[in-house]
Amino acid sequence: MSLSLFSLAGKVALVTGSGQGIGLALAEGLSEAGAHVVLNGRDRAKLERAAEAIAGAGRPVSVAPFDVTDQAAVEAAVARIEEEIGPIDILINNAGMQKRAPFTEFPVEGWHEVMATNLHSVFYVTQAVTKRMLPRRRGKVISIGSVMSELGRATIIPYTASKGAVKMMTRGLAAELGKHNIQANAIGPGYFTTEINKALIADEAFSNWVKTRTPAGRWGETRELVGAAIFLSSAASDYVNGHLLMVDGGLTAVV
Ligand code: GCO
Repeated sequence: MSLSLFSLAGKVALVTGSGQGIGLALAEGLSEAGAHVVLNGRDRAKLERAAEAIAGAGRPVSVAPFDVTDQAAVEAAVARIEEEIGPIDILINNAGMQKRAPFTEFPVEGWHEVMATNLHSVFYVTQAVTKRMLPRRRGKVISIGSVMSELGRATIIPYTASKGAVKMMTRGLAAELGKHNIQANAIGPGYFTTEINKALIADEAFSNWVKTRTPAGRWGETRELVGAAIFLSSAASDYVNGHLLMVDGGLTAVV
């Protein structure tokens, strides 16, 4: 039955930045597909609240509070997860942030903070996880890119640079890990109703621009990213590698 290709039964999935927003939506979706999800963020209480809904549905869930920008903390946390829960089969690098300012006024601290959260974390967590996947000869790495992995927009140059790098890291990971049966892919969200976009949604002119620029004519809802995440986390994508799957209502397909 081809639907079984999408089952994540028996798999352990670590989703970074999954205490809220897109990360939590993806974790809930992978859980509904059968995975034992491990929620990550810096706030244990927030993670435990997020885990309640999944646990309440009788599905396995764990929390792993650690700072994805701290390489030592990442290494220790991944080792502990594999020791206490089991081998990580699926990694979703979702942790990310947004800062907006004109380039010539952009604070250098903001550059470093965006790069640390959106890009360096992908290096730290992916390296800690894939070096353990290698001998097992199986694994799925899904990184959250963006339509900004391919397009530029004024006032978000650090974010855009980080998401372009996530796309190219994904291609490099495919080149190096594909022979070990580890597939590395990325998801490129378009404009979604998330916390980082609250100010944009509240800006009527910007929101109308999103609706006219996007063929779907609307903002995306976080649950609409779940199907792509399940696909790229499952056997259904065993021959998909190095791909950036846009979930953007068609935005990057049109002018
Ligand atoms: C912005 C937004 C975008 C989108 C999203 C695209 O300021 O233009 O934050 O970056 O939210 O990240 O994938």
